[in-house]
Amino acid sequence: MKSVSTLSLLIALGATSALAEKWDMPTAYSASNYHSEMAVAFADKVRDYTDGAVDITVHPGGSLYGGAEIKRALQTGQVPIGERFMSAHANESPILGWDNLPFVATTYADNEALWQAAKGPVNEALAEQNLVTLYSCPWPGQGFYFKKEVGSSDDTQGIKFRSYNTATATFAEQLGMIPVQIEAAELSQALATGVAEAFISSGSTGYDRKVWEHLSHYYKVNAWLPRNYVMVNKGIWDGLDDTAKAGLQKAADETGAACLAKSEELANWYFEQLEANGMTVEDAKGSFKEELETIGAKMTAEWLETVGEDGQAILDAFAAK
Ligand code: PCA
Repeated sequence: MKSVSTLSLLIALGATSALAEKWDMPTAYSASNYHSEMAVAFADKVRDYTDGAVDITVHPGGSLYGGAEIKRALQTGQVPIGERFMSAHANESPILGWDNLPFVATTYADNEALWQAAKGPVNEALAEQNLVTLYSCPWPGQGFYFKKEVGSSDDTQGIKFRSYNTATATFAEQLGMIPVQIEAAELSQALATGVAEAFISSGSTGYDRKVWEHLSHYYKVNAWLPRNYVMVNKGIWDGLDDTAKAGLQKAADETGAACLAKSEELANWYFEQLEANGMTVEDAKGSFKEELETIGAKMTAEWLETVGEDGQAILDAFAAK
């Protein structure tokens, strides 16, 4: 006979509130960003679908753990659940850079198809690190922010460039820039103090950080659509009963789909806001675009070499879709 956990017994007895699991959920981005709003919507759904047995409180903006600490806090069980920008950890686990391959998947549909191809091996790698992915959600396409017009790498030499992972640091170096890794939560300050004077990101983060206060040009390269992942500590996940797991998964499936749609819906709106605040927003042009494509192809080849068979299998499965 299947054993009935104390928790489900108490749920059956209507005693859930006394026994609700209280989960703190650190996330790294502004409370008003759609990723954070979706995390709150997810928490509401989880309360609903688990009849209050799992009660999640979202702590956005790096207020509980800074972005760079969230993965470790989750792996070690300091917090049961959290959200992290995963390609930031591709230096430890190169497969996590699947969503950072320049110009491989530049539309939402392609990004989703690439995720479907990558999901299996990526989730396996994360399980080995004591993590279970509940949902993931893309940022809009990535482009470059500068404080001047840029037509080629002649214009980017020596610029201090805020990167968010090793791939973006490599990109910067190839363009003669000097990378410095900074979390989005610290970006406004880095631009204000001159620690950074350019960066790569979506219109979303430029909008959240009001970067028009410091920078003037955005080049819509649309190089890739990187993802955030909402994850649970695997030990804690394994300890949940089936009802709680099913409730969390249903909430996650719905939120993941809603978040992807929201990202797509907002992508151009962010550009409009940058323009409304005085920035020039345009496609990367001429030789700059060509240089980016050449660097991008090199980066994808290097990723394939580092990841090996699993990487090739992901790209093959993506190509077959
Ligand atoms: N915003 C995040 C990650 C990707 C994005 O669009 C950032 O810049 O940190």
